[in-house]
Amino acid sequence: MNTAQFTATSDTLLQDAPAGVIRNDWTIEEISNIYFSPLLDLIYRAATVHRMYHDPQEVQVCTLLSVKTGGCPEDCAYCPQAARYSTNVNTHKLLDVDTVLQRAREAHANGSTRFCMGAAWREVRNNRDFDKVIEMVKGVNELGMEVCCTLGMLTHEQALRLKEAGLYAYNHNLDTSEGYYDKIITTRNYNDRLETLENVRQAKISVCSGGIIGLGETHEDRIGMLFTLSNLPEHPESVPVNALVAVEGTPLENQERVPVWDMVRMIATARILMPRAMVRLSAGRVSMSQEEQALCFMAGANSIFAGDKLLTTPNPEVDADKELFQVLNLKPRKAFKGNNSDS
Ligand code: SAM
Ligand code: DTB
Ligand code: SF4
Repeated sequence: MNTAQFTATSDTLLQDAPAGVIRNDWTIEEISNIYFSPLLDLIYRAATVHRMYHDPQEVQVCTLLSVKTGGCPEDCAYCPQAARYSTNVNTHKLLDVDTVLQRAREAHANGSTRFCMGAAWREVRNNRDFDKVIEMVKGVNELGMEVCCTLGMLTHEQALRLKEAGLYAYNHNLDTSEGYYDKIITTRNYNDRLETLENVRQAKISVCSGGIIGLGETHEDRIGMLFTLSNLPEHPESVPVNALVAVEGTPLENQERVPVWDMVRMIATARILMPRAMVRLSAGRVSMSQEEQALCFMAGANSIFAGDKLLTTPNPEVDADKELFQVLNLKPRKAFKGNNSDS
């Protein structure tokens, strides 16, 4: 991966370049020109692309549930669920199918159309726990929700089994650039991540892949991650942009909160590079004001996680989000409206 030095071109306006073209051959230089363009020009351009492919009033509301929490063998430096760090997470083994389906029903009743189940696993194993997850996927699908999982690495066969059970999307983040990856995670490599994404794609499951900012990476690393995502043979259907939630006990506990401007630049650049994708304003909303979140929506974000908890960390209260939607005249997007050919 080329994460060579480059100069900020913040005096270059984007107006003249064609907008909204679906491309898989972006160069680092093009991406950095977009990322570093004058902020208001960048937002304007992203908002224009957003309107070419999406209804700007519509925001997808997703719910997350940690179905297996903590005790993970991996060493992701940001993650409170890694067994090797001493954090305050309440660990539990895989939840019962009925408990999960009850939570999915509640989320549905609250207007959520996508239900995402997360497990603190390095990879899926072909055991009883996987059989239980398959039952969860079937059950949530039958509720009429888009069902999503994030379970770590997957083989081709496991992806096919999930697809058969009705899995709609699979989340597997690249998290950062290839160059910065081993500063954050040493127990697996970038290629492992890309292979799982390929297995998901081949099984015709919708791909959800993005990353985190605020890990101590440079702007070049962020651009490098967007370079990899936007040059995949097909763009992910969803791109989550997370701001690090610095959790006590993790190696990144003292990282400073990322400036909102960085979130806006990241979201806007992702929107311009991958016009059809749902760009998800993911972790970090709990410390953002309504105005800051509005800027992110303006810059092309059109999906959020709702519910007062992400996997283990806090998220805005349901009532606060209801108010946000009212103030900004946003409406929740219906399920199965995507461009996934199987939807
Ligand atoms: N174990 C699986 C994996 O790593 O793919 C699935 C669960 S993992 C918790 C899902 C994603 O959550 C990670 O890839 C990372 O992007 C995000 N995440 C975890 N901890 C975070 C934190 N403290 N702040 C922001 N995002 C975080
Ligand atoms: C994603 O990109 N963000 C979500 C979801 N995909 C699985 C997870 C955020 C987790 C934040 C830390 C926590 O709550 O444990
Ligand atoms: Fe485990 Fe996923 Fe957390 Fe990494 S991000 S420690 S793989 S749960």
